[in-house]
Amino acid sequence: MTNHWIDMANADVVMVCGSNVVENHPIASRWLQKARERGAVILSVDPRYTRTSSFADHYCRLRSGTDIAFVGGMIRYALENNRIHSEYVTNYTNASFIISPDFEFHEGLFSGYDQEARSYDKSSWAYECDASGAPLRDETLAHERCVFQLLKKHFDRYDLRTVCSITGAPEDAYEKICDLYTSSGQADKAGTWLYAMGATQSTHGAQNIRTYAMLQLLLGNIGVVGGGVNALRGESNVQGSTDMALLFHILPGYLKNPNASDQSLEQYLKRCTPVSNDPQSANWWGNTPKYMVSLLKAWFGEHATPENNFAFDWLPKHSVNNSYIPLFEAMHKGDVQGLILFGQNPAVSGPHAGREREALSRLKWMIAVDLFETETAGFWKRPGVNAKDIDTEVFLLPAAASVEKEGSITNSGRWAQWRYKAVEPPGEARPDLWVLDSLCRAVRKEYQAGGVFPEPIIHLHWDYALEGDPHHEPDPHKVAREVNGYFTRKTTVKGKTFAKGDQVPSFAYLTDDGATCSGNWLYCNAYTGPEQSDNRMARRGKDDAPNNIGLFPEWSWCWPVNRRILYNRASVDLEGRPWNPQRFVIRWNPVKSSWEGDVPDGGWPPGAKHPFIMQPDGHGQLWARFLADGPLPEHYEPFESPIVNPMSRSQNNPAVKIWREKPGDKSPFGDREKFPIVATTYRMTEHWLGGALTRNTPWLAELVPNVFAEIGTGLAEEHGISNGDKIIVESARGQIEVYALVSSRIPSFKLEGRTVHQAGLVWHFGYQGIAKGDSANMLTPNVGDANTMIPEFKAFLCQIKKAERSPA
Ligand SMILES: Nc1nc2c(c(=O)[nH]1)N[C@H]1C(S)=C(S)[C@@H](COP(=O)(O)OP(=O)(O)OC[C@H]3O[C@@H](n4cnc5c(=O)[nH]c(N)nc54)[C@H](O)[C@@H]3O)O[C@H]1N2
Ligand SMILES: Nc1nc2c(c(=O)[nH]1)N[C@H]1C(S)=C(S)[C@@H](COP(=O)(O)OP(=O)(O)OC[C@H]3O[C@@H](n4cnc5c(=O)[nH]c(N)nc54)[C@H](O)[C@@H]3O)O[C@H]1N2
Ligand SMILES: [Mo]
Repeated sequence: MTNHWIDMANADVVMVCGSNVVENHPIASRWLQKARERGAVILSVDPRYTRTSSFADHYCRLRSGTDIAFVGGMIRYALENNRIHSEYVTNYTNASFIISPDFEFHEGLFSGYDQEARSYDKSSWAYECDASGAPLRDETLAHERCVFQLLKKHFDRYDLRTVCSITGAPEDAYEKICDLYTSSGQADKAGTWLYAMGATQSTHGAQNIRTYAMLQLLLGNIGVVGGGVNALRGESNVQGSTDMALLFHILPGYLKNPNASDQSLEQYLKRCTPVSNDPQSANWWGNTPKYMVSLLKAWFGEHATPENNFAFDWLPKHSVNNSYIPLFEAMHKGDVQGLILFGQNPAVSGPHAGREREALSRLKWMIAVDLFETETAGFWKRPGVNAKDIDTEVFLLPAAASVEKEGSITNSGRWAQWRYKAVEPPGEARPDLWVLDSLCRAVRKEYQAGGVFPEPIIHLHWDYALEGDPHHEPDPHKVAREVNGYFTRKTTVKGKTFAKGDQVPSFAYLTDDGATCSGNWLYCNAYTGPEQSDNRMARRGKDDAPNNIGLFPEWSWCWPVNRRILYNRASVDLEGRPWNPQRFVIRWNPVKSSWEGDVPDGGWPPGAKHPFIMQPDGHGQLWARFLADGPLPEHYEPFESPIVNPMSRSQNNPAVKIWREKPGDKSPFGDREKFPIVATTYRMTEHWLGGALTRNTPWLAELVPNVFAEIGTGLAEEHGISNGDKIIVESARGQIEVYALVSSRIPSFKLEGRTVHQAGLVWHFGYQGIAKGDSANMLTPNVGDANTMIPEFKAFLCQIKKAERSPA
């Protein structure tokens, strides 16, 4: 989230598009109720009429996978009806930047496309620069090659008729949504955009979010109270795990992963440290050397020295895509020997789960660290296989649950909150930290006896044991202190002298000479002293000072440096006056020559620096030069789609990687003749993801004991299906048997002159636990987004029929 949960209450217009917040984040939804009490309008855009839709003031349906068309049309509406916040757009976004004359766009393809490689050469998407390398700008926004004009031309194609014919949205409901949402473009009004998996789980997921962000920039809704682009994240600590680099392509704090071209630290830093010659650009990533060297010091301690490039050579240099889908494809091919899973249940939660279950069978060994024996831990005894045919050696290590251990979790609003152990874990269950610590120490012992390339393991700075504990129990406070970072020797930074071992007060004091360590620069400021009382994540102050807008700056701690609303320098004009003086995030006090309110995005006086400090050019990116699939979002159909793309001859996202492209391979996709129904998968309050936690809880298992598919009354009638009948749902990848929930909440669409039906599937079920049922992921495709590789769980094709035998 650019903003945070409580801030949703400050919005004038709330758009829930790509999420079902009332169902999946029910407690947080209280802030939407507060917004309504203040007079806010709440909008719900979803292929299904959900709990959020019934809570909202206005609902509009769209076909799954068509957000770019839907929101692209809203962008056109905002421009046509002059709803944009012009001063903000001109000063704070890259609207005025001029693009290379080589840029072109035809038939859904941007210039630089290589058909064979299914990827783009992005050089023609660059800014046009003067002789000194500074981008050329036209602040009148009139130049035909400025971002504003290119964007206008691009979205002019998304007129009402076209948008509604693609999305299936009724024209009147759509226009109402456009009118209400763009009313937040007035300087003192704010609109918040809430999204989650409805938007991301698509082959154009990153561009879906970009379309939302672009509209928010045009309306001046980023950085302000009650605004923002807000991902309602899922697992309680998914924000924290991303920050700590659970993803394959980043290091902690979103530092770039070294790749094979980085032969030295110097080369890596040259490639990854952006430069700007604009004195108004803060160019925050210019600090990369300080953050990277401090990270290496945290990992390798005294063994990271200037002489050995701070042990840079010990980091893996990765050049292949190791995201989820390729990893399972590699496993399926037999290229992976072993797998350790900490709290993950891919046999239920992975795309094309039948194939993933097969992939697990090709491992030599697998370790599952979990609270339960999940479908994954028990994959070798799943229905339809003979355990004797599977050679994988499987270990199940019992894990302590969240309330059985101490540590921090970071919520969607970036608030890191410390939690305490409430009860002892049962039996031999242990915290994940204990498992990791034991594993690392055991592996290190092996390497001490010899091995290939032992340095990265034996020289790890690994010292987390509780002082004086004979069982070597790891101490989460020690980990948290190292994540914050400390001084490795006596040193003076910015005129302040620190002793060896002092905690670094904030990332402004990190250095690139080895005098500081920090496991994650973004968390530097979270744990600022030696005592547990210096753990700022454990703070519980209830004061809403200084501006009573729900920032609660003394409750827990939030990255970066306790700044509650990101890009908040965009909430004021060039003189530091808030767009909304009644509810300001920050404002400049000319008498004191200082900022008031939230921690500003840099303390410079107003107008001194551009507000989007993480971008080398300092501006909000209406034009994105570095995404895999284009500088502007364009509508493409999902990989399995019921219609021919009316926008262009590019049916699907041209930059998406397709697995099994070898000639002769069976296509993993189904066609609309055989599979005419649009399927989508979703969650419900009563169950949790792969279901291990909830299907093993008797009360919840009783509330929703069986898997079901929601189908519309028209579709049910066509197939002679009644509510509660068992039906077979089939896709190109498999079939499952589920109960039919016949309802008018799931609409059909008129597309290409025909009726296209939808089926909504809950995906929480599997073959283990108290409540059992078929997994919806037996049907989903393993194709992912061009930038992130997140699977297209939300839009694929299926067929249904009544099951032969009816349930008892
Ligand atoms: N009780 C409960 N709460 C949960 C979870 C749970 O399993 N159970 N899971 C947690 C996790 S990990 C996550 S990530 C979050 C996810 O939270 P959400 O994203 O809210 O979850 P979903 O229900 O998967 O999808 C949201 C909505 O997107 C709609 N949708 C489908 N396709 C499209 C589309 O193309 N465009 C748009 N605009 N909408 C579409 C679906 O109909 C659905 O109503 O929830 C978290 N909260
Ligand atoms: N079709 C379809 N598939 C989807 C999605 C969708 O919308 N549609 N959503 C996707 C999303 S957003 C997500 S987040 C994934 C989730 O997919 P998974 O991560 O596979 O789902 P969970 O069921 O949360 O699995 C977590 C496991 O962790 C265990 N666990 C709980 N607490 C702890 C702990 O403290 N330590 C350890 N070691 N284990 C613990 C639980 O018992 C559970 O078995 O699924 C994805 N799959
Ligand atoms: Mo999630």
